[in-house]
Amino acid sequence: GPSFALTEEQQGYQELARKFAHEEIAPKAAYHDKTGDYPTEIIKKAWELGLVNTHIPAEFGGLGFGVFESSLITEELAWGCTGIQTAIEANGLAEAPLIVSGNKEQNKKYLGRMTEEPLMAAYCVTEPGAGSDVAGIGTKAEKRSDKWIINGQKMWITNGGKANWYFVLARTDPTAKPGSAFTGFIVDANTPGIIIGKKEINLGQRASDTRGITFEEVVVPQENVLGSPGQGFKIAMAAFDITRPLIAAGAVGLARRAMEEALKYSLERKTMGQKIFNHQSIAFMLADAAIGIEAARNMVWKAGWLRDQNQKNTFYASIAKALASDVAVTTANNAVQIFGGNGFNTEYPVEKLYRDSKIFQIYEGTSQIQRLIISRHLAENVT
Ligand code: CO8
Ligand code: FAD
Repeated sequence: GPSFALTEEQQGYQELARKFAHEEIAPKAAYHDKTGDYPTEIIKKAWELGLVNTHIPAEFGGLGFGVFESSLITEELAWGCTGIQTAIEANGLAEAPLIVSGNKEQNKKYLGRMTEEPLMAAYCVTEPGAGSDVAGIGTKAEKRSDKWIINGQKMWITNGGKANWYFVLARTDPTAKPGSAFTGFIVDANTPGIIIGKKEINLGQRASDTRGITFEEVVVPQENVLGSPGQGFKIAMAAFDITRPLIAAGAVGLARRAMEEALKYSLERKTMGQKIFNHQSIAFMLADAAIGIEAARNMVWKAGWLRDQNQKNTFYASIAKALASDVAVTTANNAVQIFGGNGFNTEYPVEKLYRDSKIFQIYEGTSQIQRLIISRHLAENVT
């Protein structure tokens, strides 16, 4: 049955990731935020320690961690910087469709290479005209003899300019319903016809590389079709069952960092002859942060644990993602408040946390989309 006790191995990885976040990520987070330089060296070191691509199965050279174990690592890396953690996590997202549907040859080739060198990968679903409405994407793939030809435009692709290969979702049947109209492809990034856009300048998580990508007559061999033609939408969705709990774990890590920074500050800063912590309105913001973080982490663990037991977890993954994102935004906002004027200034750590937090309510399904999934589940399960 469920247990909140971590095994020695789980504790070991959690501590390794925590140490790495303290020593290697946090000290360089402000630099990468300011410059937008991609954190290649940090990712390389994390990869060497086994903190990247954690869920690649052992038979393809990986550690074969479940979502639960991966969430322990993600929370710690996110504590250091969610821009850097997002770059790392985007590998996990690109790999998830292969983990749910790749055949042995595909996984050996594309997951295997991720364990041999510190490569990046990307998940290409969103387009300029369709994000929440995945069924509305316009990228098309057409079969010509034994090859597929992809044409279309993707947008907001994390690791877009750094990836060695992409997961690409394209429409392959113009009239079928979503569940059978799309196909998922593995596309080598050096295939002719792939045009990579400029690095987008975003509100936060500026270490991460986000770009538009255009596909013009991109030729993909039949052997790079994931599952069978028509299964792509479901494969893309099934990947989120793995990754939404991990996005939520990232949000928990950010919230924890914001709470810790604000707590420290509140025990040092004095007003009206008191540490500001002694003003109850400040202490209660910190108490609310702890309530949110503990509750959100428990939802992450539950959603991850269910997936690791091969149980349907979509409802819980969405609850974890929606809750943790809201906790991250509220906690970072309150941390800025607790720092007062200093909170608004780049010499202090919390303005970055505030900027970084917002994306959690947008990517991997907005907070509205999570609530759509949760409410549909309720309606479908009326007794
Ligand atoms: N598993 C398997 N199958 C599924 C799942 C699932 N979880 N969910 C739905 N399906 C199936 C359905 O059963 C249905 O099958 P059938 O046709 O046989 O009945 C079919 O798929 C269609 O499902 P729906 O009817 O529910 O389809 P809708 O068109 O109504 O759309 C959603 C559903 C939920 C609105 C969907 O479009 C959605 O999830 N939208 C949000 C998109 C999203 O999350 N995008 C994220 C892009 S990636 C990203 O942002 C990366 C961020 C940065 C990465 C770095 C990491 C930190
Ligand atoms: P829209 O879908 O246009 O939504 C606009 C607003 O309407 C939102 O508030 C939304 O919640 C609301 N809305 C839409 N539909 C409904 C509905 N049915 N009910 C209620 N409200 C609704 N995508 C990838 O494929 N790969 C990536 O690696 C990736 N990385 C990203 C990184 C960043 C930094 C960003 C900003 C985005 C990234 N995305 C990625 C895309 C991201 O997943 C989408 O931006 C997101 O899903 C929302 O889609 P949209 O931007 O088209 O907004």
